[in-house]
Amino acid sequence: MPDEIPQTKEKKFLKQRLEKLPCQVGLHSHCCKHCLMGPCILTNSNDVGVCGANQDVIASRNLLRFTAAGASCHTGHALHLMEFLNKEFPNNYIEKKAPKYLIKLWKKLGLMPKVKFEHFKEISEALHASTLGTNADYQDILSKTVKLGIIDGYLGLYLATELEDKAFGKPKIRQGKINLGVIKPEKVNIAVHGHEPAFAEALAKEALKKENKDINLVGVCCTGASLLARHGIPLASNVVFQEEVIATGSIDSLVVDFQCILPSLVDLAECYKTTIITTNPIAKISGTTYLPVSTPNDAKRIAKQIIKISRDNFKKRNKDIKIEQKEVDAVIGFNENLAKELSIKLKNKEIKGIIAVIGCKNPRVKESWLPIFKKLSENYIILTSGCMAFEFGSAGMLDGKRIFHLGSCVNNSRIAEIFNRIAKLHKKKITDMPFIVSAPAPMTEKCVAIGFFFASLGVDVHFGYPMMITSDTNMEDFLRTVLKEHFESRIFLETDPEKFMEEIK
Ligand code: BF8
Repeated sequence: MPDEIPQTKEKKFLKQRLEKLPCQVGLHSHCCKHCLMGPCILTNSNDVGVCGANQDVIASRNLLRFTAAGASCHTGHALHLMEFLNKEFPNNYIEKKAPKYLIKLWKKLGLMPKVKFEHFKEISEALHASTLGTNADYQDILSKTVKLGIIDGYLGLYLATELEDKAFGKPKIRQGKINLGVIKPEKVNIAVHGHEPAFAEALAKEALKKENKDINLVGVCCTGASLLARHGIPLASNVVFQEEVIATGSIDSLVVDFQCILPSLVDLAECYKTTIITTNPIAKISGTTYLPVSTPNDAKRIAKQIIKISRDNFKKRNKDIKIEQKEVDAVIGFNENLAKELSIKLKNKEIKGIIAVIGCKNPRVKESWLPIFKKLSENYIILTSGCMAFEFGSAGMLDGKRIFHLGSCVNNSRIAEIFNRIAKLHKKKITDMPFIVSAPAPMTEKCVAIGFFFASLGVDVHFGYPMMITSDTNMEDFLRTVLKEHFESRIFLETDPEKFMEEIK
């Protein structure tokens, strides 16, 4: 691990647009757009909307909708995979995967989807409950949000990871390369970006063939993290540097599936003569080439087609380009015994606990979190995934000894499973173990849904940016205290890295 953590690199393009400040009312989630008497803006704690809804009701409804959207992304990811792989939806999946004592608790609290596909009804019910004139009990609304967390975790993260592992193989420990420097101007560069790696897997298979030595396949965001973990395909960027990937001027085509793909890429691609190819009907983007992939046969055929498009683009582009950023070596993955090994370390008091550092890299977060996690890694093991794993990687901190890269965001189920196995080995509940989840820079609805999933398991969850809750509100109080009573966990906001460290030390 380096002594000095390198400074965060410039996000040239995003930076200009970030100058536009976020709406301060929206940031506190005190605006309501759910009916046409509004939109209503509640600027002080005694205000109510035209319908009479107060700040707590409005903020909790917003949070429920936010989480429902996050859960729909992960369950949709699993559904798309099942359709692609022609698999049947499993029966009683949550019962098969979750610890028995939690199933008992969730059933008692009325939080379990009962029949096949009922989780999609739950997502739709969340919209119903949060519409004008339906649920106006903020604590009940927040309980429904935890229910969506359970759905997100099992019928999204767990199911998607299981399907991917069965179809494309389980990741192993390997050396990987991370950063923009993995793009090679002298090669035909194809970048894959998004979340659902079914097509990217077919493209990787093709790109790795002997006759395609001129092709350099690189990843962006979670599709990239998934290929890095399974095949060692280099990872160029997380969500915040995706524009810089194209702006290297060396990407011949960028292939996207769905989620976290910035619409701004289209104009940039035009400037740099990159072909953007969309592959999923749920994520068409105007101004791009649409090559739909819905079966493994489509994937094979279109992978070859994309290689041809990229080679044609390569002939026309300038190869005399320097990419400033160097590639960084990283240890990726984990072995099957990780839970056992960590359990022994805990028993022997070699470590104080395990911190899962997960989620996005919201460019609004100005605080520097890596130095704090570096300090904490002296006493804690860190498991990381998604965009935060890229942050650790590009700073040279993924050593596979104290900090482990566990994969994409749906692979957060691996973290949940490690928590579950360690707790079992200690004959304790998950909530009684020294585990914590931190999302220091949350950005997407998905990240919030994942937070509620871990809270439903009994793990304390930290957010480093106001994710629809702000300090000293009833909402925060409920998530900090009442949640503890029912779900044996808390969700808390702490934007100051030093205070966070003090809190868990
Ligand atoms: O699922 S961490 S910004 S890339 S949502 Fe998106 Fe957030 Fe990155 Fe992957 Ni996860």
